[in-house]
Amino acid sequence: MKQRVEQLAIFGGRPLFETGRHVGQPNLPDTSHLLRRIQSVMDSGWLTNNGPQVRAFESRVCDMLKVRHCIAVCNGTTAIQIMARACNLTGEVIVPSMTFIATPHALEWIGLKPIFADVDPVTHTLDPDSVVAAITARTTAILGVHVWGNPCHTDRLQAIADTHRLRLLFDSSHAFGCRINGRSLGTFGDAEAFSFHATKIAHTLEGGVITTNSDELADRCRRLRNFGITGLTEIDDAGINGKLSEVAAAVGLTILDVFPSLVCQNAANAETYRTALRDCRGIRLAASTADDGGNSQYAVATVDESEFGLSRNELVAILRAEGAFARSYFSPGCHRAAPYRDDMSHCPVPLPVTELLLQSVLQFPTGRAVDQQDIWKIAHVVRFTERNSAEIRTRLTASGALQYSHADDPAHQAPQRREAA
Ligand code: T4K
Repeated sequence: MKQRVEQLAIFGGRPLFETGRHVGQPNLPDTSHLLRRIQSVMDSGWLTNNGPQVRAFESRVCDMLKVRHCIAVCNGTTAIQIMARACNLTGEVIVPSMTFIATPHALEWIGLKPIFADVDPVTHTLDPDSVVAAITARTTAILGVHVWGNPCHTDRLQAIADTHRLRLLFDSSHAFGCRINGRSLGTFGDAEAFSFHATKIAHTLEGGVITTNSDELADRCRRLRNFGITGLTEIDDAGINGKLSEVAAAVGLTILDVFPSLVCQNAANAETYRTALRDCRGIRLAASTADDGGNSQYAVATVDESEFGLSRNELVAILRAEGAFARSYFSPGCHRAAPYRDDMSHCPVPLPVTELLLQSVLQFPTGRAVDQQDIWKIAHVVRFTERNSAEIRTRLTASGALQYSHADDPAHQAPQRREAA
């Protein structure tokens, strides 16, 4: 434990963790169960192209979310693209900038123009008033993001979409297993896209799904996922290869077997962060706005620099030096990233809440790879940093410790499996 400022790893002290604690360290499937499933894939000789594991995975997702159709694809980015193509979108699509860069990039890659709207300060999801202000004659859809698993304002967005005759789609990459008023995310709007990337609470190594209650959209998505092929010799659409492999689906099924325990672990972690950081000046843990706390896959907090004494970026740097690899998703913000930053027409409305969040939000390590003791240690460093913020800032400024290059960041070395507790 740190008693003096010079013991902080950023000033050369011994790091708190020898092996890093990450945001998004993959939840590993039970190896024996997974190997049995993989063996059955090998025995069957059916490796991809809508095989039995993919169909079982899709049907499990439908059961869990109580949605009519699930179409498994090779990643969450492709899920957004296929869903958007299936809706025949053209022109402009309104999205938040407070999202992972994949959301606008997915649209840009298929010739659509992402238009950034502001977000709500509590949920961090699209602000319906800002969406209305961003609508033009070229707008064909709204793509909300249930960021951190917080449900978008689904009812208000649906009303806006109905009034303006727009499609309503959601990027639900963070929201698997989250509900609002008892209804699962994945069942709203025209369709929703989920990421099943390795860093997500439920994953297929790489992968994604599209969910919809529309038979017509589901048919189209299935066609687009497989080159537009509809029969042995019929090709009825300009599709792509968006298929998920059988082994990937087997991983997904094995993780879904233990999904409730993953949510419990995340919820326990979130509760411990809340307790351990209660009354820490300048740090506020964001509460999930989904039913029962959602899937808690991100432990999100905001740093108020004027109270904490240091900026979010300074705190993240201090924690990362300790091997607690906190993140500052989604800094610098999609609207500040290429290619959008060079064309102001992507930003027709002001983004004051987004700007504030981009400077103040951080994510603490969580998931199965983090235990309660780790969280108390991380909280100790945060509290220690707050108590000594003035001295730390002076030393940070003098030492230039914040000026390291991204390549030096220890989290970019391959993470090792954590030692047994
Ligand atoms: N929409 C939203 C809102 C999203 O958040 C995402 C993806 C998408 C769409 C697109 O879905 P996909 O096409 O990716 O399915 C990560 C993920 O790569 C990305 O999937 C995710 N969002 C995003 C929020 O986070 P990075 O660049 O932060 O990942 P990286 O490589 O730094 O990994 C995070 C940490 O996890 C590392 O510190 C180390 C650890 N890790 C990672 C991997 C991959 C491991 O320990 N083992 C691993 O195998 O983007």
